Order: sequence, then C-alpha cells, then structure tokens
Amino acid sequence: MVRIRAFETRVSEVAEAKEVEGYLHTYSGQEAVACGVIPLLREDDWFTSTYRNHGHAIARDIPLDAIAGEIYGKTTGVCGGKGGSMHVADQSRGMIGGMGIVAGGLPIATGAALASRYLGRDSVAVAFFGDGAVHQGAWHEALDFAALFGCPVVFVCENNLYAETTAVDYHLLAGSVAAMTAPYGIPSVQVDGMDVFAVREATQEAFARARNGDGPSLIEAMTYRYGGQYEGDTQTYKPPKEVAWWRTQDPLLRFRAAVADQLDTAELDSIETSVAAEVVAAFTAAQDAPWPDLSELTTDVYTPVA
Ligand SMILES: Cc1ncc(C[n+]2csc(CCOP(=O)(O)OP(=O)(O)O)c2C)c(N)n1
Repeated sequence: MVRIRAFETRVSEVAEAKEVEGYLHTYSGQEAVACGVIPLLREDDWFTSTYRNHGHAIARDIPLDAIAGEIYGKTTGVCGGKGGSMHVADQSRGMIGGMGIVAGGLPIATGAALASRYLGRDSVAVAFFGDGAVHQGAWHEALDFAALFGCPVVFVCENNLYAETTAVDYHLLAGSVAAMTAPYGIPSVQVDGMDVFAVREATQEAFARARNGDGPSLIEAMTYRYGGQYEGDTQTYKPPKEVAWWRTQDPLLRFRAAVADQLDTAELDSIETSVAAEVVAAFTAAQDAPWPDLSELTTDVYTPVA
C-alpha cells in the first residue's frame, strides 16, 4: 500500500509538471482494495483492470521501472511504451490489462474464467471496475453470462463514490452495487474498502467459492479516490467535509493502527523510506530511457496466429 501511495503521489507531481502526455488517473485512497485482493491470486489466475491501474500492477509485483516506463511511453515500459498509463498489461503475471473503456474488462475476465472452467482448471479471474461501470451493457452481459455458465470470476467494484463527477447517491438507483446482483442470482457482499483485512477476508471467500466450482460472486469495496477523475480535475464537486472524513479512514493509517501492537513503528517507517527511494529511481530511469523507434509503430498491432 505504501509503495502504491508513493508511486501515485509522484504520478500527480509529474502530471502537474506536464512531463507526461495524455490522461493520468491515480489510485491514492483505494490501496486497500488492490492489496486485499491481488496477493491472493495464484500464478495461473487472471485479472482485468481499468484506466486506474497502476495500483493493481504494483500489487501484482510488476517492477516500478516497467510501470513508470510505460507511463512515459518509453521502451523500458512493460508494454514497450505502447500502452501508456491506461493500458498497463503483463500477461506473464496474469494482468490481462488496464482498459480505457468503462466496464470493458468485465466480459474479458469472464472469458478467462470460462476458459478455466472449460479446461477443468481451478484458476479464477477477477474483474476490477468502478461504480460507474454498472450503467454499461457490458456489465450486465458479463454478470448474466457468468451466472449462466457458472464462471469462476470475482467481480470487484471499487466504489469510490463518484463516476467521473457524478455522485453515487445520484446515479446508483439500487442504492448499492451489491444489490444489483440479485436478479442474476450472484452472491455479493459490501465491505469496508479502506480496511485491507476486510477486503482480504471477502476475497478469500469469493475465491474459495470460485475454485470449488460454485460460480461467480461480487465484492463491493467502499472506498474513496483522493485525486480527481483524472489528474488536473479541479474536483469542485466533492464536499470538503466528505474529503476530510475519508482522510481519517486512510487505508495506510488504518493498517498502522491495526498492527500497532504487532509491528514496530521504526520498521514501518524504514519501509516508507526505502519505498520512496525506489519510486525516485523508477521515475528517473523512465525519464532517461529511450523512446521507441519509429520503425516499431506498426509492430505489436496484431497477435500472430500460428
Ligand atoms: C464506455 C465508456 N463510456 C464513457 C467513458 C468516459 N469515462 C471515463 S471515466 C468515466 C467514469 C467512470 O467512473 P467509475 O466507473 O466509477 O470509475 P472511477 O474513475 O471512479 O474509478 C467515464 C464515464 C469511457 N471511458 N468509456
């Protein structure tokens, strides 16, 4: 969680300095969700992410150099700089990829889960998405298909209270995302998304269900994005009192409080110091890395079919 926060804080700084082209979407505030779910994935599991994907990539141990390189569009990026911030992908680690299209990852994760079932394996697939995704047809198609075919997929909603500038109170007619799975017969749970242990516990249950052949489930993690929809968003739609309250729920602080009697404060501080140095090194390496050659513009466009 600390590594994600430090990385994303640096992303905000480079966005403000206009060092990077294109839109950047940070994950600060939502760390407990990635860190509650992703470490429970096995090597043969899969997941799809959104344009807010750096935190998921870091939780999956993709090296910081490769993520920063991708954000800068450099050859050292995990996709050779061709995906950019919104499309970090590393299939060798089961990260099918970040999606710029809202709800785009749900049918894809469902397909990965169907493949697992078809091949008789017990691997699972996870689809991360925001609360705004429930208004897309793809969300409903994925849930319907997953329920019908008993796919081992876990849908993880990171409900950060806003879809772009629209508050959930205004757009979520069912009151919660968890309530929306009932017509599909998919079990769901709403959890405190600022508490990494609560997210982990819900994920353990959902993964056990999927691996046992009991089909899909949904976790709605209630969380908050400290940044805007994108870097540069002025966030005038967020009430200051709301922001202040969610800051008191910070997942890093909550973690520290929860482990206070088991882990030494000095040890936790030293992790923060070493992580800060890692982040500086990763961004410096990305700045200094070469751009892809023009001759590579048309490579990696199609996957060769044997
Ligand atoms: C299919 C589609 N429609 C619209 C957009 C424009 N868009 C980008 S982000 C966003 C809001 C999504 O909010 P949410 O799913 O809650 O995710 P969050 O950014 O809060 O994590 C929209 C509508 C898009 N990227 N894709």
